[in-house]
Amino acid sequence: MTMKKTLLVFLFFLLAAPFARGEAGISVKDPWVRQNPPGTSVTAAYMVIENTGATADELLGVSCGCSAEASIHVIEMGEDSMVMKEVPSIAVPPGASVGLSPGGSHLMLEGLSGDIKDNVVLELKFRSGARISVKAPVLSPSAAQKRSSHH
Ligand SMILES: [Cu+2]
Repeated sequence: MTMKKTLLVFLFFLLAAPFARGEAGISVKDPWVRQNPPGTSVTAAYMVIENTGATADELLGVSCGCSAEASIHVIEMGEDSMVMKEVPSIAVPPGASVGLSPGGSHLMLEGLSGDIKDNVVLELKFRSGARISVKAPVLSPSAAQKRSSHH
């Protein structure tokens, strides 16, 4: 890394720092995680990401202490069925709410360390520098269905 690049990166973090204290307009609502079927190690998390700020932001990554891997997935039309695809980010335009919900974009949790229950904590990382930690309840299939049918 050149000196100039190092300086730029440093400046970026300097500028991004205020947002890390929660001054960005990003908030997360209604997070939940689907309970993994017994013996499986994969599940998905859903939520609504709201940007009440005046600048565009972007979800860049997610992590969970509950799983070895966590990634951002979208659903796309494949050859003859809908398929999941990993994407590097999800845009959250100013004034917009982006919903991650069953049948659509979601956060994929792979390599679960056992069956999840009660709550899991998800760490979301945004381009603005905002880091948001959310406690997401783990919902059983029937509870999840009830939840989804509300929308
Ligand atoms: Cu997925």
